[in-house]
Order: sequence, then C-alpha cells, then structure tokens
Amino acid sequence: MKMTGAKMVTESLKNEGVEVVFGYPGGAIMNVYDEIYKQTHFEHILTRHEQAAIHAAEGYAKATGKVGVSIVTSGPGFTNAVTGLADAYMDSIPLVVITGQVPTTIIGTDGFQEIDAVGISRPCTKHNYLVNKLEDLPRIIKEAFHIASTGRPGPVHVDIPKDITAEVGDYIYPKEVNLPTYKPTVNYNKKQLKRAMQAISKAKKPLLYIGGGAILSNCAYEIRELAEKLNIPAVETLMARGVMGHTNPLLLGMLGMHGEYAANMAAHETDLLISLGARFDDRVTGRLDEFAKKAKVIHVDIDPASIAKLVHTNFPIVGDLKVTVQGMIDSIGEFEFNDYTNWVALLQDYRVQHPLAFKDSDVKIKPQWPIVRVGELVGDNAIISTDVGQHQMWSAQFYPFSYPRQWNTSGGLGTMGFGLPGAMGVAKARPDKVSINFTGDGSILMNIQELMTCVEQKLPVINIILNNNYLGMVRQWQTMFYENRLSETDLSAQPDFVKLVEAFGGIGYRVTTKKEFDEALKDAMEKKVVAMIEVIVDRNEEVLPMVPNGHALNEMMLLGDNDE
Ligand SMILES: Cc1ncc(C[n+]2csc(CCOP(=O)(O)OP(=O)(O)O)c2C)c(N)n1
Repeated sequence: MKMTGAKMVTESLKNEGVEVVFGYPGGAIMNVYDEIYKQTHFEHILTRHEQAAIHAAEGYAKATGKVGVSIVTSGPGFTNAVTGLADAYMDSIPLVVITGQVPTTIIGTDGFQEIDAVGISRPCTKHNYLVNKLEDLPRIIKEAFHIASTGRPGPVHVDIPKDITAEVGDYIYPKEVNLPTYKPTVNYNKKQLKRAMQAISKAKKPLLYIGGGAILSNCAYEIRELAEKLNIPAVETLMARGVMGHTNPLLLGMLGMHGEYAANMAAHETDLLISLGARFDDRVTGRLDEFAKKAKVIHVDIDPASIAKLVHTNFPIVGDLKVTVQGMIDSIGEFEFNDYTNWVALLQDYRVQHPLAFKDSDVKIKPQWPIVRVGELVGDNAIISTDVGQHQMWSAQFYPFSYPRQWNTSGGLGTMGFGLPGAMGVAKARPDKVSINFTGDGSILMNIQELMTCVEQKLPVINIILNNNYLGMVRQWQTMFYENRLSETDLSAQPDFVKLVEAFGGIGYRVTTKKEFDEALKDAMEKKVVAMIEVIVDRNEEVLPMVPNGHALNEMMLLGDNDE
C-alpha cells in the first residue's frame, strides 16, 4: 500500500499495539502530527514539556511492562527530551522515542531547529537511528520496538527528517526483525547454572541481592519462590522495591547508602552474594573494595557487559532472569543444601536491634510520617512515584511495597522533575490505582507545568510535597560534610503551592497537623482530580542510616549517632 512516511509512522505504532503516545509537536514533526490527528488507534497526550513526555512514557512503561512511546520535534524539542532519554537509559526502561529532524537537504547547514540528534542521543540510548530513506522507515520502527523491549531493555531513538515523512512510498510492515548482530542470550548455560547452584548448596551465609532487572524481567514471584524454598535472606536495591513484598520475613530491606542496618550488614557478612539483575551501583556498594568482601559472587544478568564490570564474579550466568531463576528452582532437587536457619536468625536479630525508624513527633510533622501514613491508609492501592532527594529515600525506606511495578522512581540518573510526569504516566496506565507522587519543594518546581496536562487529561495524580524549605538532600550533605555551610540550598522563597495548583485547575491543601493530612488525603482521593498536599515538615530531618561517601557498608551512621 502506498502512503506517506508520516502515515507509516502512525501505522507502525498501530501495528505495535501502541495505546498511548506522550508528545509535543513542532515544525519538523508536523507531518506526523497531521496523521496523528486523522488516526483513531492510539491516544496522544500533549504534555507541556518534552522532558515530561519522556518521563510520562517511562512511568507508563514501568507500570505496565509495555514499551513507552514519545514523539517530539527537532532542535529544542529533542534537546529537552535528552534528560528523559538519559534517565530511561540509566534505569533500562523500554521506550521508543521518535523525533522530527530538518529535511535531509538542510542537514549539516545549521538550519533552523537543527541539532545533531543522533550524535547527542548515542551515549544515552540503547540504540538510535537516523532514517535516511523512506523505504527503511517501517523496518527501523519494527527494530526499535524489538531492541527497546528485549535483552536489557532501554530507550531507542528514531530521528526522521521532515522530507521523509512527506515522501510517498510502499508500506510493508515487516513481520520479524532480522538483526544478526543483536541476539540477546535468553537461555542460561546449564553448566554455569549447575556450578552456581552447587555454590549455593555449600554456602553458609548466602544472600540474594535483587536489582531492578527483577522487575524488568517480571520474575518477582519466581525470586520469592527461590528464596522461600531455600530459606535464603534477600536485600533489594532502590530499583527492586516490591520484589519480595514488605511482609516477607526473608526480606531485610533496601541496601546501600541509605539502606537498612540488617541489609547492609548482610552484604558485609555474606559468604555468597547471589546478584539477580543488579548492577553494583556505587550508591549500593559503598567503598567497592570493601563490598561483600567475604563473599564469592554469583552474578545473573541478561547483559553480559554488566557481569564482572565492577566486582570479581566467581559464577557468571548470562540469561533472562525469569528463565534463569525458574531454572534454579527446577534444579533444587539435584542438590543438598545447607541449613541457613542460624544465618537468617542472626539477620532478623539485626533488624530487631536496629530497625528502620525515625523519631516521631506530635509538634512538627516528621517527613517520614506522611509516607508511613499513606502506606497505612492506601497501601497496596497506591502506586508510588517520587522525585529526587530526601523524600525519595524516605519513600524507598518506609513505604510498604507489596508487589512489583508499585514503585516508580528515577534511580540511576536521579532526575529532579521526574515525579509529576512519571506519576502522570502511571495514572494513565493504571486508572484502577491511586497514583501518588512524593516530592520535594525543590523537585516539584522542575516540571510543575504538567499539572496542566493532568487537569486536561483528568489524571488524578496526588502530589504530596514534603516541604522542608530546603534542597534537603544537598542540605544534609552540607550539614554533615561541609561544616554546615548551607550554600544555595535554602528554599525559603516559595510560591503559594495551594494557589498554584488551583491556578492550573486542580486542588490544593496546606497541612500542618496529622489530622489535616488524613482529611486532605481522603478528600483528594474522593475528588479524583490532580491534587497537591503541601505538608509543612520538620526542616532539619536527616535520612538515616547513611553510609558516608567512600566508606564501607558496615560503617553506617545510624539514627541516634548525631544526638548529643
Ligand atoms: C535535575 C537535578 N538537579 C540537581 C540535582 C541534585 N540534587 C539531588 S537531591 C537535590 C535536592 C532536592 O530537594 P527537594 O526536591 O526539595 O527534596 P528534599 O531533598 O528536600 O526531599 C538536588 C538539588 C538532581 N538530582 N537533579
């Protein structure tokens, strides 16, 4: 069938089963937008900033497991989107991002709104394409979806010059991709798996170290089964929250810079670290040469480049995590495992001795309290997004996550401004859940314009601002490591957040007591419109435990360490 390149784009998205696209138009992508106007297969959500279009697609992808899609224009449209691309790349989120480019005849002339988009996106995408010929377009889109969603997922960028979207040609959407150099290893090597299982059976203090790959590969329930069948304790990275479920007695909590005492001590003392889809990020390991020093390491990852990149690996396994963990479960009968009861009991005792806690107060609301409270009142009904800062770490620590895809945060890049658009993507993907965004007074202003998108699209995101009048996380470092020189972190100058959200057409609440918080949350959930609950919290609270930069995980500062 003959059609324009622009129509090929919308037809291909239809063929991929795309339901929602987040985007923002402009000159170079107008032919595609003209086709978007005419088609009825997918919904287009007009965000108010291109960065937000990418974060919303990320939120959508994380909540559903599907590929998120964004379309933006060339030049400034693309450069605005770059932070989102980098964010998705760091967290291995499957996205296809289509951008307009100036016509092929103008490329290289410093034309209006021209930028070397593929040059810029190369280091922050899994793969990228500049479409040079119309006949390549359907194949490239097919490949983009395939690459984004297979192997280690990630964002794929497709840059299309304007003349190509105007040109007419034959459209045949390929049924399959043929990429001889791209063949992710799904099935593990049986010998490698056997060796790893042997090592587990002989270990005295094995520990499951669960990363975001567990969510991406949809294998939380297999991991729970493995842990429970063998009685092996588990720690989760920031990205893996929800994998084990907070009530599971084998879960020791999050590990890393702001990890729980028991989780960090478990990593310090284990003799066999079983890494499942985790990448040994420096925020997790602390001082690398001291990390899990007593342990042999099993590392399961779909990405061979991740294995042994940062730590010595004794037992590497390349493969899809779900397939591999299932293989581990299936082979349990072939081995005789040690009894890990004493090891589990020791770690549970650590949890009792040094629980994750904060000193609650009835005079000032402590910032951790609203997080715990939402957990009590909304619990499993909420999907939690965050921005970046102290509120993010407290959310990761204190929210009772029960299931995978209940947690949406910017882990690898740590992007302030992620929360509201991310939560918007979640609200679109999961209308059956309450989409809550815990944010800071700094972060919320970085993509505040998305309140307008939420109002227009009737996406009832509840933003809970833990307002400490500071760039709190930076302030914490200044207090601890820069002799309290609070350089440019005081945010006393603030908008009236209640009026601000009202100006966009949402509802706002300023809350100074626990009772007011409960009432505001209940009201916001009933009204089902975009809301902002500004909670005035204790300004000086710190995120603890904390492993200071350059220290080992067992050198945590704990609650009470700073007391006089
Ligand atoms: C785009 C961006 N700029 C700067 C930073 C560095 N940074 C990390 S946390 C933080 C403070 C966040 O303040 P706020 O949103 O008020 O949250 P709080 O820490 O007070 O909870 C800053 C500036 C970042 N992560 N992202």
